[in-house]
Amino acid sequence: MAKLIHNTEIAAMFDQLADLLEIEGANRFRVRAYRNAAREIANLPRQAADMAAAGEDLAALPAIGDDLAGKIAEIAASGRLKLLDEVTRRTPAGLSEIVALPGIGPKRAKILHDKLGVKSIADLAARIKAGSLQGLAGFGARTVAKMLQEIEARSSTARRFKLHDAESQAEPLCAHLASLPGVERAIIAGSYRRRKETVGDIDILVTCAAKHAAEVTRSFTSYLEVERVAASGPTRSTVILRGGLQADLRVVPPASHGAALHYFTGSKDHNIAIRAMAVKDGLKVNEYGAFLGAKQIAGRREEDIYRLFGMDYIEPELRENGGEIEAAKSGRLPKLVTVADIRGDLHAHTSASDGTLTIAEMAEVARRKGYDYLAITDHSKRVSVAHGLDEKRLNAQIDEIDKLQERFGRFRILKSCEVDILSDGKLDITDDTLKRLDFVYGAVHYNFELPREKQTERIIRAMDNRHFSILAHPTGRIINRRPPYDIDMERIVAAARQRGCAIEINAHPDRLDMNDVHARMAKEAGVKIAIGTDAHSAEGLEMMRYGIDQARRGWLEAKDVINTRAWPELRKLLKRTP
Ligand code: DGT
Ligand code: CA
Ligand code: CA
Repeated sequence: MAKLIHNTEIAAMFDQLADLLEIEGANRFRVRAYRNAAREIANLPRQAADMAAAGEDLAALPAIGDDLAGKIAEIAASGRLKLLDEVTRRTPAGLSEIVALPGIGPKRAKILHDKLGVKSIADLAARIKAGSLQGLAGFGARTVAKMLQEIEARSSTARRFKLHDAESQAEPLCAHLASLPGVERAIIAGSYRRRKETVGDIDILVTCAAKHAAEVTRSFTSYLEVERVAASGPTRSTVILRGGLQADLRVVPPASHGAALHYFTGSKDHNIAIRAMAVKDGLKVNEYGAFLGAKQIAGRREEDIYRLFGMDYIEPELRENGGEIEAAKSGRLPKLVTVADIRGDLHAHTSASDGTLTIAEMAEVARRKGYDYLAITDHSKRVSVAHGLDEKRLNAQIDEIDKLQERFGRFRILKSCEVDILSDGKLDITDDTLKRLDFVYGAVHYNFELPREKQTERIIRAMDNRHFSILAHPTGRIINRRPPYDIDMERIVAAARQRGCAIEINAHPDRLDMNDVHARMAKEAGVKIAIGTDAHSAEGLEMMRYGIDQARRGWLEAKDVINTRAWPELRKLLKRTP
């Protein structure tokens, strides 16, 4: 089964090629052509690989000529680019990693290599600590400090994969195993099933009779996407997939299915707590089953493990040993929110700022999804790179939505704006325009480095504006790329509660911000939560389920999430505390 190459992957390959060519001192027009192509591909509303497969002429795209169209087709068909492989081979080892560090770029990478002979990221970190970069042109103290911070952040997160990225490899692999003869079920367990925002590896559990195990294992280790087989035995194997994601396979007989699924779903802390409870009852629970002495008394079905201890079934998202066991014993588990509860999306961009579709196009996609409403939340003017709206353009957009609304009948286009929170806590749009909106999203997009106290005050000041409704992606983190900015979440939550503001769980798989811990904190404080996709395209609107995953990990029920309500009720909920 060939894997569809995503536009972001094609763009990344072209960007990398441009970087490496630049280090080599290649013609700058050639370098720029690859960079332009990367940007063009990254912003395409459709998958270039699909277009190539459908025989469409990619050379008709603005930044793409015949040569580049050929290269895109090559990547789409094979997942590789011969030229990139060649250039990578002749680039000094380690340099290609260094150049990919944010803020370094080809010019600085070349200096590091030529002047200091830096060979790897680890080497670079050591040189920075030893002070070898002091006085090197182009490497000010601030730049160097940032580089070190980035390297250290990476080494602690580099081995984890975003859930969304893992999914695109894990699901086809799991479906492949499920289709094999004799296989009863194939399920991805581990942190993946608990829907953690990042996974260290994926853990696949295959249930089949023992006689089929060898064939399942062989099929797993020879799967198309496998780069390397790390271990292979009769019931457990480990492979490394292309791109570095590790997949563990366990093959179990039907009689142990439930116990193994429970064990490999984890978390480890949850398992340990269950096992300790079993020991108190004189039982033993492990991945093979639940046992009284040598006799297996449960383990075929996962629910039975919980039932054995008089507990309600615990959803995987709650299995972090965060009080779920006590709640399950006393019948106090939350009834977790689901995708089906969601009535509309509260966070979406259009081509007026940095989105790809018009208001009408986005609204049409949302309506076809069965939603009752979609909020249009383009950026405000401070975010000039995203072509943010000033008062004049926002007022025109409000008028345009009022007109469009007539065409959409019962489906409602909500008038909103993702207004920038300025450094001093003022909002980027004046009140007489804000008051025309159905509600106002506030967001921080710059000055991330303010100290905790100041950053917290800045956001609370913004909430003081009586038009402020929802705080967007409250910590600004971009998973594996940008750490959260420093804020006192407890104070923010308390301030939101006092003022009747809501806080967002941003469903974008790179953000998932609030995280599970903050979402639960907000719920417990009685703060309303909005789940928005931050969609910049039709595809973006499909990311809602990741926001739901995060909400579930935060113990949220439908009643805790404001966009599970129809518009009349939502409108009331958005009213602030007077
Ligand atoms: P990850 O891969 O780091 O995102 O997190 P998990 O939870 O998927 O962890 P992983 O892949 O190391 O192991 C899968 C599951 O196996 C884990 O969630 C619980 C179970 N497990 C692993 N090691 C232990 C252990 O030492 N004791 C117990 N009770 N369970 C374990
Ligand atoms: Ca795992
Ligand atoms: Ca594992």
